[in-house]
Amino acid sequence: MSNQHASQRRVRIGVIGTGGMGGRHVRNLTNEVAAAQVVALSDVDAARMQEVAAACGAVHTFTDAQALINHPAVDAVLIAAPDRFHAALTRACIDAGKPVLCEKPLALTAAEARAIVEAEVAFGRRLVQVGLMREYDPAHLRVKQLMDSGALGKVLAFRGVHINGGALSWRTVEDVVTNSAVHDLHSARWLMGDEIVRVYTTHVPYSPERPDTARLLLIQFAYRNGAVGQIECNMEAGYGYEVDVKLTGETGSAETNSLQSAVVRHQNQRSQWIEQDWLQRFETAYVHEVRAWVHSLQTGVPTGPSAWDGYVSMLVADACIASARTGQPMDVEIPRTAEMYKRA
Ligand code: ISE
Repeated sequence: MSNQHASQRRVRIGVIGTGGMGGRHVRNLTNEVAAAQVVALSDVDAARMQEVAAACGAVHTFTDAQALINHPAVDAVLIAAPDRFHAALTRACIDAGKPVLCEKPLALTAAEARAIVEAEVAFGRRLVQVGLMREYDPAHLRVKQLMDSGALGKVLAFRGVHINGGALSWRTVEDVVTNSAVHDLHSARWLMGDEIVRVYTTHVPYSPERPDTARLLLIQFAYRNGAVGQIECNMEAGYGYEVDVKLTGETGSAETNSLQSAVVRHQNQRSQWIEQDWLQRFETAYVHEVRAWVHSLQTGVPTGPSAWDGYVSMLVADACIASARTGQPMDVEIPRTAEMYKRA
């Protein structure tokens, strides 16, 4: 196919998992990304999948994800299946030589994520992007720009606050770290441009009888270059959803303000609407994420969080879990970044 034709043809995408997150990705790819076409879906819930297929016009539907990955009409795969399937499905995409956007976490353990990095390195070029979508949130990007401009001077501290609205009760420490805090751990690395080398995790369980659960989790950490950080992950705030970061430097600080809504003054009250969940709070980021991914597929220039980022965030996540279990601080051994993952 000539380059001209290649650039004109829409990228044909197969989406695995058509629940809340998968459904949103399908909608965004269909309505917001002219260069993409969702041609195939896979889900064990056939009724839900058919509903989504009817809405987006996907012509191939499978209850077996491997069949979608292998299908010749699928150029690239988006994985939005439950977390425990991410590693094996991503690996299957690499084996099939197909680019993949995998929702976070890339895997449930660092060892699983490492195997993906090794498979991709053996393949010889980047195929994997990980859905650590805060890199596409305009508020986070403004903080990143300030950080990179040098305006903050030497940065001394990172602070992340991650408030979940509730109805997620009784999540275990492992689940909170790998499913929720993994976003914050990635932000802490990406925004600071530095690696976390030591962590200490404490948590408040839902009840004393279930010490393995975390209603609120606090991670304190140290960076390689001497800065410090803290992440507070509240799993059941009971009022709405918020994510914010703050960087404190020697000559200034920068922080996001998660609330986009208007400030209302009415009847002696000042109020502001708070988003309900991540689909609302990161609505724009999710659109920008799939747009950037499809653009990278067209240009052949990989972008966004890589398998390496997915792997290193899991190395830190493993240490956070070990720290919560033992009550001790844990060191994180960060390996040297493989050449193909170095960011410009
Ligand atoms: C969910 O899976 C997400 O990815 C959200 O961004 C996060 O805020 C939430 O805690 C997770 O459960």
